[in-house]
Amino acid sequence: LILAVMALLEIQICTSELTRADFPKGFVFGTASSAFQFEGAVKEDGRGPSVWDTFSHSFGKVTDFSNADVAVDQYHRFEEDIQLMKDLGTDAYRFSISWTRIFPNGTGAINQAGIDHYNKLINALLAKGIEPYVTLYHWDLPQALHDKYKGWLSNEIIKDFATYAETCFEKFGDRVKHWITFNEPHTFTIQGYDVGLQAPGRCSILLHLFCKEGDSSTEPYIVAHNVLRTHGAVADIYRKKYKKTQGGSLGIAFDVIWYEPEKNTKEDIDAAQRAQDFQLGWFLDPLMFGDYPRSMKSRVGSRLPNFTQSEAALIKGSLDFVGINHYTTFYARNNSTNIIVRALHDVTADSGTVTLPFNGTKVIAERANSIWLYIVPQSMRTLMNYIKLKYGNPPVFITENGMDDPNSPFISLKDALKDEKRIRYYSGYLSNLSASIRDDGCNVKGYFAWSLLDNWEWVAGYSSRFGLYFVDYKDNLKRYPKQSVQWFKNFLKPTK
Ligand code: PSG
Repeated sequence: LILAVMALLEIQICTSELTRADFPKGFVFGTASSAFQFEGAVKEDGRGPSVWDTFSHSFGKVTDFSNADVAVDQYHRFEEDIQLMKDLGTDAYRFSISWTRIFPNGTGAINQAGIDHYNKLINALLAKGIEPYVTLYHWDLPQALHDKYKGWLSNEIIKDFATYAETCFEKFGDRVKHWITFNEPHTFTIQGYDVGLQAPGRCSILLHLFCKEGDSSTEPYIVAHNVLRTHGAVADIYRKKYKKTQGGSLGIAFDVIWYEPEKNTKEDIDAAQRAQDFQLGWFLDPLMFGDYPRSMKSRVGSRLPNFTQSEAALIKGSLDFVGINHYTTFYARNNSTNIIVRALHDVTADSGTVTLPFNGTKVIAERANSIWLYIVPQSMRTLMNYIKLKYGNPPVFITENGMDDPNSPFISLKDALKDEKRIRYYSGYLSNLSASIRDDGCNVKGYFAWSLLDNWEWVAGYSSRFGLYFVDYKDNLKRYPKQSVQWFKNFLKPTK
């Protein structure tokens, strides 16, 4: 009898616990990272400076006064880190190539040492059966190109980026089959050129209080426009010269906050849609439909650049898959006052929305460490259905999803490894992702957790820990599995 009860219990546990068997056959699971947040070795083997080197070394930009000169030293420790991926049981690794390791000045002669490094990394991954998913641009614009022609503000960048991208296809495309041209164009456009909180730190909001240079009412639209034109040009090159022989595919990783209408009124429902138009639609509408969302065109007017017919033709249909970085959910409401518009003169003002993680005094959900990261797992399912419906069910990869804990000097290593909250986060978001595929027919192909290791979290520096593995910044950057590693191992273990 006892045995029978135990067997029953076991069945129950097995069926209630989420595993990779709840996802389609061939669904890809991996972890994600980026060059500047992981590599360190910023001056090694001929690497040139990026705008993030400059920005992080400017006093007062990074909240813990750190920089990423060493980061988590993946440049030297990639073999050890690949073993961690293997232990986890992942199928793939998403990392980014640092443009200035390949072209230290952004253009000109190829730096062979940079090519050699990524060849070693890619080969080491493949030797362990882990598929590389490569981001070409995770925000580390060559400083030389910013100095020369203001980077993304100039259309000169199209040819320089295309040369860099083509070099990567040529050198690595025999082994890399998934390319992400851009990570979060919306984030780097807004943070870098509207609010100025990230590199290159340009803005005009609040009468230039925070930034010496910039124009928040025009520059974000120019930057986004040039990013889209660049993607179109690169996709054209890939399809004409590489796709047939290499057989790979191209995508972009979009940052998407899900927006819930604050109240169930027409104003707020429309505002939530507008907020989404000014976030995902800004980029994905031109890529899928050939033009910016109608709400943007009417509100931004002549400050929104136009695509020529031939540009629109190159951009439309140029994605093979849609990458989605999804972490959090905010409320959206209609902005019925003029104060924001007058003080900001920026993209938020144009959108006529207020997006916040609370309404009045009530927060939307439990929070992680980052002030923007509220845990609303069911939005994963809602968002997948939104993309299915609005964009015709394209292939989607979740290119990032995860949560952070604070880097607290007061808790012991042992306690820092007990990350039950992260386990709850992942099981919640993954259950909803599974349901969106199985029950709703959403066309999702893979999932990448952010992140493999704790790492340098941009303006939060080392104060935010997103890793499945803990990095001991006080003891030679040693890596330790958090409890979520054990959870992922169980989740990922092969099923018969
Ligand atoms: C992602 C999502 C939001 C803000 C910033 C990011 N959001 O929903 O408000 S940045 C993104 C990035 C990666 C970061 C990671 C965690 O691609 O480099 O480390 O997410 O912030």
